Amino acid sequence: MAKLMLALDVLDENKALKIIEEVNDYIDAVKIGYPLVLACGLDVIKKIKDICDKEVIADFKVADIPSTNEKIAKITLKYADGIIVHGFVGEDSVKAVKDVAKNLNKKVIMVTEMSHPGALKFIQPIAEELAEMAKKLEVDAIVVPSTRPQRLKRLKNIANLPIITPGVGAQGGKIEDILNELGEDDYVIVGRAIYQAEDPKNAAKKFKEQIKNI
Ligand code: NUP
Repeated sequence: MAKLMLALDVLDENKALKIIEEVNDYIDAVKIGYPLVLACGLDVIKKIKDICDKEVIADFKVADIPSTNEKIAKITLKYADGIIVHGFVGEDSVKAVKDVAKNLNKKVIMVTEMSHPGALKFIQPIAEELAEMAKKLEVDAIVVPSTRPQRLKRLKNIANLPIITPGVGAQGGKIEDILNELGEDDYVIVGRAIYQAEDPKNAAKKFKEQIKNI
């Protein structure tokens, strides 16, 4: 069975922690990003973990020169269990993060193709090369779009790595369209369709049940 990762892009700490409490039974991991961390600070990761004791991934899409990437990774991975990086900045930039993560026994997840329409112009044309690079660098997982199931399949086949896939729910992706491609090491990311639902607990339960039907 694949896993469910909650994208917790709310801007208020109390709201974030309340949602975690509500959906805790149905999620396997939490992804936080700039919205929550810029609003509340990195400490929020510790508070989330105190409530749910689940893996927290920092979606910072790190994309700088190696020495700056290294600094970002060192601070982030004091708190988070993994960090998302961009690959288009080059192997050396990703490697800098990988070295930090390896020392701390944490995960590095690399973006290949993004899920939004704008990704078609610049990212999609290089996504297959990025998937090859992810394989070569032996990152822990890649980000692939559930808004484009055929691309998800193609990139997963090239990288032969676990995937984490955003786009289900608010961006129009459907779990049933990607179910065949998902394995037990893969994560489906759902954000707004859970945290903006009238009943986040029930929404998370429904996604979890759909994933279970693999
Ligand atoms: O290609 C990507 N698309 C995407 O939506 C890469 C991402 N990391 N994300 C993130 O996944 C996005 O920033 C958000 O945190 C989450 C999707 O949230 P939602 O569309 O389910 O609300």
